Parts: sequence; structure tokens; C-alpha cells
Amino acid sequence: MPEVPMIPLSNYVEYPPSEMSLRAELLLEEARRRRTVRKFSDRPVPMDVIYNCLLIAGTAPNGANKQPWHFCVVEDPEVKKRIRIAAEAEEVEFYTRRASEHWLEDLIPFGTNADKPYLETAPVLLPIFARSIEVLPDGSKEKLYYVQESVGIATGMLIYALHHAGLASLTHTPSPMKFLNEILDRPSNERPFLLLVVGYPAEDAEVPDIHKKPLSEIMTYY
Ligand code: IYR
Repeated sequence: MPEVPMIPLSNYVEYPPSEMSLRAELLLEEARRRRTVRKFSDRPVPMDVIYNCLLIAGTAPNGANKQPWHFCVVEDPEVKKRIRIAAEAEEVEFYTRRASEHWLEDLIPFGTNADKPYLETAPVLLPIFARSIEVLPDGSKEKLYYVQESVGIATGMLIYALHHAGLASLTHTPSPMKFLNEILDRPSNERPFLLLVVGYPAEDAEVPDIHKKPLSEIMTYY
């Protein structure tokens, strides 16, 4: 094995068990306050918050540290409008033809339909791309590893960072999302992963009355 340069793990912080318990409890409380929002205010958000949250997402563990993600930040109303028009066209197809009866039934509690006004109302759209192939400066191509997992973890961290900072978000996944490459001029080795809608909730925002499973249903202890 070749010798590789390593540095000491210097930033790790250990908390006494009682403090650890409290930190986990407080974080759970905060996590339970997070709700996906579908009605946004048009109030602008502090952009430094968005940029720091993206940097937090960029700290995600990922395959061979290739960091196979790219985040677009869309504030331009014209670009938002183009995204809305293209997304709604896909959603009309989804709701009228592509989705199975079963899928449409499962969506009833959420009250969703093909109208996506929030794609224009919300102050910031964050289209997230996954880079499955790296194009090197000499034009040669390299396959990347665990791309879905890596970008999924980064996106989860982004959603939580935004929530922690006090912003609401919506994970929007029109399918297919190829139109994002065209509108945002992203290269073909980047695949649209998810479109995160970000802002303050509208004053009259409502959320579905849904609940998360208890530990006994999501965990098995051995
Ligand atoms: N992409 C569609 C449909 C949709 C699908 C699932 I699964 C959801 O959890 C919510 C919506 C839409 O955004 O309406």
C-alpha cells in the first residue's frame, strides 16, 4: 500500500452523555417542526443563508469525495417562469396520463395537482443536479460512484440546514426533468436530481394532517 498523507482528526467534539441526550432531544423537536410547504410567500430571503446552506450540503459524505452534485440558484423571475411552464407541462401529463390510479389515490391527502404557482411565487428555486460522469479537462470521461446516494445525502442535509435557519422548502420532482438542463444550460453529464423550492411559508399556508411512524415501526433492534 502506498503511504498516503493523513492529518489528525482535530475538530471532533465529544459531549458528556447527558448533554448528548439533550442535544439529540432538542434536534428531534426541531426536526418534528419541519413540514414540506406548498404555499410560499414572495418575500425575499437572505441569500447568505442560502449560500451557507449549500456549503453545508457540500460537506456531505460522498463516493470517493468526488462531490457529484451541482446546485443552481434561481432568483430571476423569467427563469422561474420558464421552469414553471415546463414543469407544469410534465405534471399535466403525470396527473392525466402517466400516474397510476393507485398513485393518484396516494396523493389525495396532499391535495396536489398540476398547478405549481410556487415555482414563481417562492423567492428561490434550487435545482439540484447529479453528475454521474466526470468530464476531465482533456475530454476523457470517468464514471463516478454512489452518485444517487451522495446527492441524496447532500439534499437531505440541505433541506435540514434550510429548516434549521428558519426557511421552508418543498421537494419537487416533476418527471422527467430534462427541461432543467436546457433552461439552466447544464451539461449532459449532469442529471436533474430534484428541484428544491425555498422561501418563507405564505401566511395562510396549510399542511396535510399526516404523521411520522413511531420508532417501533421504523427500527428493529438485535
Ligand atoms: N410530482 C408531482 C406528483 C407528486 C408525487 C409524489 I410521490 C409526491 O409525494 C408529491 C407529488 C407533483 O409535484 O405534484
